[in-house]
Amino acid sequence: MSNKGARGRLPARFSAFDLMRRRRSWPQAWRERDLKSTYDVVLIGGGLHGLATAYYLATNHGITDVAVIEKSYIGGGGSGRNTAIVRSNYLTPEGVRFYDRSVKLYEELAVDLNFNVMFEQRGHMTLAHNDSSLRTMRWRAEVNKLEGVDSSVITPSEIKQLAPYIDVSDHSRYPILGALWHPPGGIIRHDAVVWGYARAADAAGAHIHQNTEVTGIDVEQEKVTGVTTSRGKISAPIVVNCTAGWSSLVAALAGVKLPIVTRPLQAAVTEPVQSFLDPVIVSGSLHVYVSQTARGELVFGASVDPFGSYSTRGSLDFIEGLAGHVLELMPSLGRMRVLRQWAGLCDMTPDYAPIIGPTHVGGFYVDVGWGTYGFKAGPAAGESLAQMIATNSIPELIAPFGVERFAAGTLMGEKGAASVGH
Ligand code: PYC
Repeated sequence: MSNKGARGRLPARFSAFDLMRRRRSWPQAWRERDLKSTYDVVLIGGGLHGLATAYYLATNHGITDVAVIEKSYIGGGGSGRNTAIVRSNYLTPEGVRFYDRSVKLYEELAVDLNFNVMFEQRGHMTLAHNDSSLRTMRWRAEVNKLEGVDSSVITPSEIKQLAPYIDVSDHSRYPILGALWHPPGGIIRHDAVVWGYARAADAAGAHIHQNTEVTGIDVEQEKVTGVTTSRGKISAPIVVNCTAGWSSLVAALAGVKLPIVTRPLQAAVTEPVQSFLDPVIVSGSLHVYVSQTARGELVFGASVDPFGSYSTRGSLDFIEGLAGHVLELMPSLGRMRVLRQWAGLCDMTPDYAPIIGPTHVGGFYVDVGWGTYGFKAGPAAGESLAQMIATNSIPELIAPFGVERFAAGTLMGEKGAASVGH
């Protein structure tokens, strides 16, 4: 039997050797470029935020003389260490508007980037186990509705219909009283998002420099003049700190002090099983969230660890606690095996909202403090930063997130919507 495909050009099956041979002729999705000594814009951090900013600078504003500087490989930091949840059911109107813009951009992203980012809007459900969390869910639902975002409080029997494996009986240890139901929420393939933005930013002219560490930020007379990297100096009138995990240390290189503490957030993934869980399930009181990937694995996460650290290793204590809480929600998962666990680094601000905008150093901007919500924010943050750089003015969408709010005492108060209890 012939192994020619229907169109006669491609073999119908590929062997591993065949794929390796072909790989040599595949064009690189993003290229290795020489490090120039000058760029119009330097973005520090080759994660989702840096790459999205490079993409929107080029496509929305025609600014292409841009370098994305990444100390490791692209997407190897927070962008590769999250649980890929997308939602906009926040508590403050400013937060809801901002994250809703991100959801809208995510909805169009596969077409925009011509890259399958596997966004699955399967719904996002936050369970309430006591009166005070039910009250917060009602509050969030009302704010969401006022902002045009689809959210409502549902009953235990509605929960059971949407997620039959959840124990909604009244004899469980933490009985479920209701939930905030947010149909546009869901999960996305985080690597694909990073790769899609990187490929598109590269094609539009941005230079992506991996394995290049920023070791200094050059400032003269309170104005940024460039950066020093492990591969040489770059002069640039605009430098943006788009890092996660090390954002306060990077900002300190420019003499900018940020109110951020860095804490690990641990997560784990199980063996794959047949699909049984459609929505993303979150329990703030039990400090756990769970979703099932298209491959069938369950992805679990917790709240941030109660100590500052730069470690990205998982711990036994975490996995024991997590497993116990997952079983309280879904007792039938008792025989599933955990395959691996990891931690991501979360830069926490006092009000659980990010810091985006200018600093007291002219030309030095920050897009940091993304706590446990950075991945879902990437597209809207990149779009807004690009607009800010191109127009030299602060877009309305990010105006509430400036660093000056800490001195002014106008904090955001987003803690009640930060995924799980902190
Ligand atoms: O804010 O949805 C969230 C989230 C999920 C995991 C960590 N944070």
